[in-house]
Amino acid sequence: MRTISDLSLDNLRLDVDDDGIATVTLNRPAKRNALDAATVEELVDVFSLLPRSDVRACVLRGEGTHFSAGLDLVEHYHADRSASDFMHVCLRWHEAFNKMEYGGVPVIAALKGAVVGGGLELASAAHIRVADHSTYFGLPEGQRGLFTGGGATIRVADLIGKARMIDMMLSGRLYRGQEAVDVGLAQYLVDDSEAKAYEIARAAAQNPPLSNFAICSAISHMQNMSALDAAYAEAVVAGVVNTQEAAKARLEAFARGTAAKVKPQ
Ligand code: 1HE
Repeated sequence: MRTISDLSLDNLRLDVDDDGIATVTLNRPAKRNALDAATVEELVDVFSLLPRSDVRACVLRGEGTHFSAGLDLVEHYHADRSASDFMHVCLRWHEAFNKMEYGGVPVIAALKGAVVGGGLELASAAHIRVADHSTYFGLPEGQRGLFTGGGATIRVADLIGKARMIDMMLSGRLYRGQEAVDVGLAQYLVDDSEAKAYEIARAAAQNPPLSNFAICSAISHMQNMSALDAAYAEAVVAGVVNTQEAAKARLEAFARGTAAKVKPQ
C-alpha cells in the first residue's frame, strides 16, 4: 500500500513533524498558488493518504503572500478544453476536496492574501479557516466569464448562505477582516494565521484520533442526510467512538475529579 513517504510532489510540499502535525504547502508562489491540473492531482494523492498515516492534524498553507489565486486561468486558456474535459477537471477537484473534508484528519487552513475562486473552494473544504489582516475572499468567476466548479455551490453557500454567495459572484464583492468572520468565511481573525493554525492543530492533535475522525467526517456526512438518517448515523458513530479504549482514562480522570474542567480561562 502506498504511503505519504512514497509521494513525489512538485507543486505541493508535505512535511510531518514528530508530533504528527502535517503541513501541506501550496508551492507555486510565482503563480500565486493557482491550481493547475497537476496540483489538484497532488492534492488528491496527499489527502487520500493522510488518513492512512499517523498524521493527527494538518495545516494547509500557501507559500508566498497569497493562499491561492484559484483555477490556473493560463493553463485553462491554453488547454482550450471541451465541456467534457472541464467536467472531468472539476470531478478531480471534487475528489481532492472531498478527501479533505471527509478524510477524518483535521485540516486547518492558514489563510493570507488572496483566497479567491478555486482558492476559496479549497479553503472551504478545510475544517477550520484562520484569516489574518491581509486575507481577502472573493469569487471572481463571474468577472472571468466562468462559474464555480470546485464545490463552492455546496461549501461556500453552506458557510455564508446563497444570497451572499450570489452577491460575491455577481458584483465581485470581496470580504476581509472582521466582516469575513462575521459572515462565516473564517472562524478566526488574527495577526499571524499560521501561528494560530498550528496552535489549533496541536490542540486538536491531543484528542483521540477516532474522535477526530468522527468530527472531521461524520458531521459532514450527516449534513447530507435527512434528519432521521443523520440521527441514526450519529447514534451508530457515538456507539463506536464513545466506547473507545482511548476514552477510558479520560473518563476515569473525570470520575475521580482530576480532569480539567470546561471553563473559560
Ligand atoms: C495566475 C493566476 C491564476 C496569478 N491562474 N496564473 N482567479 C482569479 O481570477 C485571480 C487571478 N489572479 C489575480 O487576480 C492576481 O494574480 C492576484 C490578486 C491573486 C495576485 O496579484 P499579484 O499582483 O500579486 O500577482 P500577478 O502579477 O497578478 O501574478 C503573478 C503571476 O501569477 C503571473 O504570472 P507571470 O508568469 O506573468 O509572472 C500571473 O499570471 C500568475 N497568476 N493568478 C494562472 N489564477 C474549478 S473552477 C474555479 C474557477 C476560478 O477559480 S475563477 C478565479 C480565478
